Amino acid sequence: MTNATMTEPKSNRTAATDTGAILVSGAGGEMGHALLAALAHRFKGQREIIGMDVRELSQDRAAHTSASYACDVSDAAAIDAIALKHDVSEVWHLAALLSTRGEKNPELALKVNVMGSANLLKLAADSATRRGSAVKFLFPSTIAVYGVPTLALKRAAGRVTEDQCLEPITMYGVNKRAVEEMGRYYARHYRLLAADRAECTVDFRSIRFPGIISADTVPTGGTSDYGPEMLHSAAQGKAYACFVRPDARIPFMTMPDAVRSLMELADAPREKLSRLVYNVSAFAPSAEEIAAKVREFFPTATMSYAPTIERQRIVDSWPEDCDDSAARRDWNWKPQHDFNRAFAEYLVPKIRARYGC
Ligand code: AKB
Repeated sequence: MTNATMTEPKSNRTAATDTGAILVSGAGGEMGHALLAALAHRFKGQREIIGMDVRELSQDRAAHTSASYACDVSDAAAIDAIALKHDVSEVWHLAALLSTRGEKNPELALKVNVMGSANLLKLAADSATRRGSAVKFLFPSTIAVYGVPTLALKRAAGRVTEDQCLEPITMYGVNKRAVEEMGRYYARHYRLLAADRAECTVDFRSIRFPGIISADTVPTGGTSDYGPEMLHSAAQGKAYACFVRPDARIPFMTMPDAVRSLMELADAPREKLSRLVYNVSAFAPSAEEIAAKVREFFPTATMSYAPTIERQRIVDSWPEDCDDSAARRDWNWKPQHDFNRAFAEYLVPKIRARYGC
């Protein structure tokens, strides 16, 4: 049920800039942690920032918001109640069950990932109608929407474009792909036949993220988790058994780059965007290359391999890397961290400070 905590007064609004409320679902999750801080840094005091999560937000996260709600995104009535209280002009929909967790409970994944997204897209569409202007909808999609049938084809495919290999093998990948299409529907077709109201629609913008590595948080329920787990375990002096083979290769990026990419896509002028959904890429190491990099900084780390059939199969179905030339061309996307800089300049210094090692 909803549990609102107003911690700050409503912002001042001016006609010149968008001062509508920013709604962030999944605000208690890994990306929510970094994104709330970035949004607060930029907008606090000027726009309402509304945090939403299935669990009540911790105090430090709630401090970045002007209101927070403990609310299940698949509960349409609860979402409607929140919509009525705020003049929402942007939705950042992060809430989702990730790939490994989704395979353990596919029906729950479908409910949260698809019905939850449907509820928030409808909220955005209703809010756009009320405001008489488009509502931005930022949606983190994933490399899990891709499905490469064999390892030989994965190697042959190399860097996949947004339109290749779209046959996901996980419920999570299927769900994210479905929401990309639902976003396209709301952006391009929803009720447009009835009236000339093209400017009052959902301005859907999505990025297909690779595995994300943060120095501040450790993910749960994903299949790219072996990357961050190796590093965080080594820093804490814990032995780690990697659940994929040494040669498993998928793309990764740092959390600061991931958050910056979403913010840059949100800021890009609509007319520059030739697509609704973009790949972004930064580096694409194999598991053993990650292990070697971790050992460069933590030479006594104990790492071994104990691949599980289920998770290996998922990683094998994801591409080795993604072609992000559309993002680079349309909104000047460029990662700040390549593989070496990610570890040397961001991950290792912050993790050493965090664990005192
Ligand atoms: C997962 O492993 O499920 C996610 C993803 C790649 O989208 N991190």
